[in-house]
Amino acid sequence: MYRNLRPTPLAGALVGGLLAAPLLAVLYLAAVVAGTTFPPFDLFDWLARVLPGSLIRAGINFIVSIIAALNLEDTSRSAKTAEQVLAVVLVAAILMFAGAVLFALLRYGRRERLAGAVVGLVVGLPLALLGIIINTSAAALPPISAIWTATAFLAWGVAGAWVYRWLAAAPPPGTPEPAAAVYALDRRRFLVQLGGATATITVVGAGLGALLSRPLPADGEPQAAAAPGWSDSHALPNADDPLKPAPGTRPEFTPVRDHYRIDVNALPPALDEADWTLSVFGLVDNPLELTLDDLRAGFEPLHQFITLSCISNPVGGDLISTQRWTGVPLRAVLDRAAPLINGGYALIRSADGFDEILPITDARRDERIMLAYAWDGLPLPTEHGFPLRIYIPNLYGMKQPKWIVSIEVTDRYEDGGYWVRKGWDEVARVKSTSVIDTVAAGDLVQDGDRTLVPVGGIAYAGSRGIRAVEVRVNEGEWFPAQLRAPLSETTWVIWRYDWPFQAGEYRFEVRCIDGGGAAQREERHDVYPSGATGLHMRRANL
Ligand SMILES: Nc1nc2c(c(=O)[nH]1)N[C@H]1C(S)=C(S)[C@@H](COP(=O)(O)O)O[C@H]1N2
Ligand SMILES: [Mo]
Repeated sequence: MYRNLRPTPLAGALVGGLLAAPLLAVLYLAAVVAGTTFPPFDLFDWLARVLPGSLIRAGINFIVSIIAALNLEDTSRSAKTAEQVLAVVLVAAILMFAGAVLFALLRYGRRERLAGAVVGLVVGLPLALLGIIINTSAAALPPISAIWTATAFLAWGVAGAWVYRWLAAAPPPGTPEPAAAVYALDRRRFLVQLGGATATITVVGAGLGALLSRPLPADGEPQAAAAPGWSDSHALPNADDPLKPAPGTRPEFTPVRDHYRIDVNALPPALDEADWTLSVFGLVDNPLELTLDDLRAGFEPLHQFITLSCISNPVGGDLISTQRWTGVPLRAVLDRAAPLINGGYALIRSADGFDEILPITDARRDERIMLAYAWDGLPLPTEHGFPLRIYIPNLYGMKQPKWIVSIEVTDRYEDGGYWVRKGWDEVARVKSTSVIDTVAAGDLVQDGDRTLVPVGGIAYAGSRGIRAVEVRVNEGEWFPAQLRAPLSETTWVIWRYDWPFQAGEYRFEVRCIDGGGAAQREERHDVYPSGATGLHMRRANL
C-alpha cells in the first residue's frame, strides 16, 4: 500500500545537497570561462576577515595539523587547497540546511515555485552582495557576477521545489493497487533520472572548469616556457664560495614558483596594470599617482636578495623562501611626496583590505625598506602581490603587504595592521632560527682515514645576519658548523657540518647565534603570537 508521503526536512537536506553539486559545478565553470565570482571563495574570504582571530587561529591550526599528519610536501599550497575545499563544503552545508527549510515550508504551503525561489534568493542574494563587496579576483563586472549568482541560487531553489513536488506526488486515495504501483515506479524512475542529471552536470561542469582553468599545452609540447628570469642568465653572487651545501640542503635561491604563499584570499586579487596606480596622499605637500612605469623608470631600481618568513612558520617549516626582489626605496617615493612635518606614519593599504602602518622615520633610516615590483627580474606573480608589495627587513611577512594600492601619510598611529588587530605580535621581528635540512647518510665523505656524514641546512635571523651555527649529536658538545657566504646581509645562511661517521641511532640538533651575538632561543614556543622558537632536531639511523 502507498501513503501520501510528504517529504520530510531530512529529505530536503539531502535534495539540497544533491542539487548543490551541479550548482557549484556550474558556478565554477562560469568563473573559469566568464570570469564571474565563485561565491564559496567570497564567503570564505569574508569570514576570514570578520571572524575573531582566535577562531581563525583554531581553523589554521586545524588545517596545518592535517597537512602535517598527511605529510604533505608544500604547506602553503596544501593549505590553500584545503581552504578552497572547506569553502565549497561550507556552501554545500548551507544549501543542505536551506533544502531542509524549503521542504519544511512546503509541507504547509502550496506555492512551491515561489517558496523555492525565495529560499534560493535568501542564500544567493547575500552571496551575490558579498561578491560585489569583497571580491578582487574576478574579471567579470561585479553587477554581472551578482545577477548571475542570484539567478543560479534562485534556480537551485526552484529545482528543489520541483523535486519536492515529484516526491510528494501520490495517487488519489482509493486508486487501485496496479495504478498505485505505477506511481511508485514513476517516482523511482524520477529519482534515478534526477541522480543521473545532477551527476552529469556536476562532472561535466567541474571537469570542464578544471580543464579550462589550466592553459592548454600546444601540440603536446610542455607549457610555453615562462619568460626567463634574472637567475636564468646570472650566477648568484656567492657562486664561487668554496663551501658546497650538504647534499639534500634546500635550494639557496627559491625558484619563484616554489616560493611559499600566504595571504587571506582564496584567490589572489587580480589587479590590472592599466587601471592601477599607487596613490600617495594625506599629510603631504605633493600627492602622487604613480603608474607601474613611473616606479620602474622614474626611480633608481634597487635589487636585494631577501629571505621572507611567515610568522606562522613552525621551527623547521617550509613557510620561508629566498628570492631576488627589485623595487624602489620607500624613502625615495615619500621624499617625492614631501610629507608634512606632522605626517609621522605611512599607512599602506592593499587591494584585499590588508594594511600596515610604519613610522616614516623607519623608512628614512633604512633604505632597504622598499616598494618592490619584481622578483627574479620579472613582474611579481599575481599571487605574490602584483603589481607592488613592500619589503621591511627583519620583520615577518605579516607586516609586509602585497597588492599595495595606496600610502596615506598620517599623524596617527592607529594600530599595527591587519594581523595585529587579530592578536598577533605588534612588532613581529623575526626570531632567529636554524634548521637541519639533511643528514646525508647516502653521501658519505672520505677525509683521509675518516668517514664523514654531511649534515646541513639553513639559519636565519632577519637583517641581524648569522654569526655562527653549531651542531650537537645526542645532546653532546656543540660543534661549530661551516657557513657559506649568504646571498645578502638579509638572507638565510647555508651551513654545513661534516660529522665523523659512527653506526648507530642519533639525534642531531642545531642552534645559531645572530650577527649581534645573541643566541637563538632554545625554549620551545608555538608560532602564536610572535613566531616559533626552539631547537630543530633530526633523527638519523646510520
Ligand atoms: N595584501 C596582503 N598582503 C600580505 C598578506 C595578505 O594576506 N594580504 N599576507 C602577508 C603574510 S602573512 C605573509 S607571510 C606574506 C607572504 O608573502 P608571499 O605569499 O609572497 O610569500 O605576505 C604578506 N602580505
Ligand atoms: Mo604570514
